[in-house]
Amino acid sequence: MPQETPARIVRALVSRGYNAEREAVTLIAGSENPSVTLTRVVESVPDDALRITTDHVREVLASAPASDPPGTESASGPATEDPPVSAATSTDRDEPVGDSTPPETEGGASERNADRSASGRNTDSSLRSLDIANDMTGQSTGTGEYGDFVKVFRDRYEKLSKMLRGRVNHRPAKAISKMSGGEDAELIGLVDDVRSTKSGHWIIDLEDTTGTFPCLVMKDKDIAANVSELLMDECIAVQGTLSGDAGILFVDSLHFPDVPRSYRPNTADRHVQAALISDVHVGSQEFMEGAWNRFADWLHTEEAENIEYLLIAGDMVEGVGVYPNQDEELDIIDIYDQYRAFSEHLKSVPGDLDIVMIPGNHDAVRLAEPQPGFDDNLRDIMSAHDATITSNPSMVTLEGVKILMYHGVSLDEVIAELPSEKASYDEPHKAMYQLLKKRHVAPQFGGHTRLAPEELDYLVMEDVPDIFHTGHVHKLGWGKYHNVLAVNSGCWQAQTDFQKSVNIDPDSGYAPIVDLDTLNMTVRKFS
Ligand code: D5M
Ligand code: FE
Ligand code: ZN
Repeated sequence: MPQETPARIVRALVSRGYNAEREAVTLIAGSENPSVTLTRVVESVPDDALRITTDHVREVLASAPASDPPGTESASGPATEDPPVSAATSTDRDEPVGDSTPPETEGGASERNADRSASGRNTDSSLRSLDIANDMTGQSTGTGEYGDFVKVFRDRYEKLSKMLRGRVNHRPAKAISKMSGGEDAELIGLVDDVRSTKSGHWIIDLEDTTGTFPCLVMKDKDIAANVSELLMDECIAVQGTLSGDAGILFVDSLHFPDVPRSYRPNTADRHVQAALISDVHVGSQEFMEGAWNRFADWLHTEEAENIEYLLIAGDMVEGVGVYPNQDEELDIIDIYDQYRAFSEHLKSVPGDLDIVMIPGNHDAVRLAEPQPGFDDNLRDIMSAHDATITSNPSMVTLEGVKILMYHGVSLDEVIAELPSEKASYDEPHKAMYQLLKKRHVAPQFGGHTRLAPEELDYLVMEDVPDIFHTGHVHKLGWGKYHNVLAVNSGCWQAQTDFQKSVNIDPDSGYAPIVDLDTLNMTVRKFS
């Protein structure tokens, strides 16, 4: 086994059911006789071990002769069946976004950090930190009754109106309905209806906890452009003057909860990276196994040594019965077998990466959002890699950097309802900007996105994230909105028949990589 084939070692270990730490693979690859070392490591690990650790390999290397003892089975048999990994190429879009400091050069971190291995890889997990806020797994209180809708809307209004109260001096709808004509008034409410008048002006009905009040936006005002951005049930504030009969408010200005323009994102204190992916779709005939393997193998290389986190934003598997005729394109028809296969593919990802996973609409959890994290049965199936499993959406804080993970089903709706310059499949990050502006991941009730009424509205973005990570639309796109990095992460599934029929051309086999110390991003292509 040539020394430069850590990828083969990973494959050989995975084929024996093991996940491995990167440093463990590096040590095996660098040993005098990697095939022998590999065999001895596999023979010496405890029966219940799922992961080959650096310590396992060190013990073997310390205790034994490096030469091939007679009768030792060679590991190169199954390993060499796999083609050598081809070098991953950067895409033409790999320039860092934003104008912040350039990425640190390789090696800089290793000089600073005594816990780095010879290859420069951080082996000191105490430098890492991973916190989850907002995980609603096991917290669901919804019964689907009318009272739940009242509660969730009340909570939404509370949370979002608080963000707007500093900007307007609002009065309740009921109080405004008692004011006299010609007076100035300010109102915060959820959008209950938007309709146009015969002469092309707009009437927006805004609802708060006391009632509903109609607000008129004249078509020739600058703010008329904002009307095309409105989604039902989002929260906005308006300022204006009451009509002569006090029956309607003529709107002069309109405000969204929004992210402050001057928002200063948090960054990590050291050079560390996270890979942001989604939509793996294992079990689909279109799952791109080759691209996935190249990605997993690349994660074991020196180029990826700073990647310590892997975030997967939903659609781990293709699922069963998600769309009509989906079964015709299934490679694995049993949902649990799909998760077993997914778990096998996770094994080829370095064991020393911290993984965070949320479900998507193809996963085996309830479809309505917020979606709880995978149940114990599925967690058991996926236990090879000790991933953090949390709900969709979740706010994940990595070394101080707040990452809002959301699968992204509402993006379809934002794209369908807003003008194409504001949201399109070709620029999915712009649809994400709209959600940031509304400070809600899925505002619209009763539409395409199914929402479950809970006591609290988990879908409000109470805190501004530093990074907003979504998937679902299978398109790659990223950019900054008021300094927040929005990333929609593409997929690992080639074009399906449905996508062909509606001209969706997915971005498959890309891995966006974010520097947590600068929020700069690069993209790697593996397809
Ligand atoms: O979604 C992938 C993308 O394709 C997302 O934008 C929805 C869309 N899509 C895929 N299949 C269908 C069908 N059958 N109907 C409507 N929209 C579809 P994903 O969640 O991976 O299926
Ligand atoms: Fe998907
Ligand atoms: Zn999806």
